[in-house]
Amino acid sequence: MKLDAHKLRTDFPIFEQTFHGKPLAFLDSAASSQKPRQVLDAMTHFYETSYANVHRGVYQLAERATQGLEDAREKARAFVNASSAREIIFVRNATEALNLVAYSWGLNNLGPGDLVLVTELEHHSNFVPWQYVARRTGAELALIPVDDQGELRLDGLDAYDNVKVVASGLVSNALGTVNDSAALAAWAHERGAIYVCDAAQAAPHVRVDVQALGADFVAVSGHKMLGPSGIGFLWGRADLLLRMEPFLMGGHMIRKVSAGETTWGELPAKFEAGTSPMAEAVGLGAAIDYLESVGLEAIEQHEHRLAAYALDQLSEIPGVTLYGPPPDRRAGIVSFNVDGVHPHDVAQVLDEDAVCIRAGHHCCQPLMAKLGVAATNRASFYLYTIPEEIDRLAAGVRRSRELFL
Ligand code: C6P
Repeated sequence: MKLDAHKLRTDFPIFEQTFHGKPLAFLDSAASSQKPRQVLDAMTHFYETSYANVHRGVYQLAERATQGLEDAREKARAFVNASSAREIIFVRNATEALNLVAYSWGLNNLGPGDLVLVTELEHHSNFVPWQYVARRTGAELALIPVDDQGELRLDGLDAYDNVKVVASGLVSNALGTVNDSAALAAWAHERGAIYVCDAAQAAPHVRVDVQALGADFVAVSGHKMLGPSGIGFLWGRADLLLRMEPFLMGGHMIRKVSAGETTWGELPAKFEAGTSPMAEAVGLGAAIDYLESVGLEAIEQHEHRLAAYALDQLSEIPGVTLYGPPPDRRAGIVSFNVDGVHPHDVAQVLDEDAVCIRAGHHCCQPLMAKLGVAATNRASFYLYTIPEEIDRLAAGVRRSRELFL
C-alpha cells in the first residue's frame, strides 16, 4: 500500500536539474504535474513508429495510429470505470470538458425559472461557463456556500427550487476540501437535475469511479495526472450525450454533410471535431498505466500524510493563517497566508530556495471573496513529493517573515 516517493522520483527527469543551485522542490502539482519518463517515452515511441492522422487513412500506419488513440480511450474508460468507451470524449482539458457540457446540454435544457447550482469553492472553469449559459438562457445561478473551514454547507440545500444543474468539484484546488459528490449527485437526481462533477483535482489523486459517484458528467485534465498538456477527457452518460447537440463542428464529427443539412456522427466522434490529440492520448494512456502501477489508494494515503505534516509544520510558524478543512477531510493541498507578507513575496522567497508554490487566487475568486483575501499561497503535493520538501517549504516561509517583517 505504501509508495516510495524517493524511488518514484527517479522516473521524473525534471528532478535531475537544480534551480538556484538547489534541488527542485516542486510543490505546485495542482497547477500541473511533472511527467515520468514512461509517459515521455510512450509519446516519443508513438511519434517515431505510429504517427499518422487517425480515423481517416486505410493504410497500416494510420490504422496503428488509430489503435493508439483508441487503446488510450479504453484505458481512460477503465480508469474511471465507465461502462462504455464511447462515453469517453477526448478534449483539451477539464475547462473544455465543462464548457462542452454547459454549452451542449445547458443551452438546450435551461430556461427562465430554472436554477443552476454551483458552489462557492468552484474553480472558474466550473463556474463561469454556467454563469454565462444561465445568462444566455434566462436561468438563475446560485452558490452553495462554504463554512469557515471551506467545507460545503449542504444543510440549506432543500431551500432551492427548480434546480436543473448541480455543478461541483470533487476536490477543491484552492483548499483541498474533499466534497461529498455522491451525496450531491443523489440530491440532484431526486430533483430531476443533472450533476456535473469537476474531477480535475480528484482523478490524479483518488480513485474516481463514475458509476459509484452517480454523476452525469465528469471532467478530467490529463496534465494534472502525469499526462501531457493538451488532453483531458469528459465522461458523460451515453443517454445524455446521445440527446445533446455537438459543441464544436467540422471534420470527423459528422455522419453526412450536404449543402442543405448535416447530420452528426456516433459517440464519441460527435464531440471530437477535428484532428484528435493522438500522441497526447498515448501519453495519457501511459500516465494511467503509471498511476495504476503505483496504486491510487497508495497515492491518496501518501498525499494525506504529507498534507497533515505540512499543516503541522506551518501551524508552528507565528503569523501563518491556514485555510481549509482538517487533514482527514482534505487532499494534498495546503493554502495559507503569512501576516504582513504578500503571497507573491512569499512565493518569490521560496523560489530562491528552489521551492515552487503557487500564489494567487487560484482561479477561485468567489472563494477568495468569501475568505476575505485577494490571494493565498498554495503548496500542493503528489506521488513524488517527499517530507524533506515540506521542511524546505516551512524554512522558506520562516525566512520570508525574517526578510519582510
Ligand atoms: N487548476 C490550479 O492551479 P485545466 O486548466 O482546464 O486543465 O483545468 C481547469 C481546472 C478545473 N477545475 C479545477 C478544480 C482545477 O483545479 C483546474 C485547474 C489549476 O489550481 C490551474 S488554475
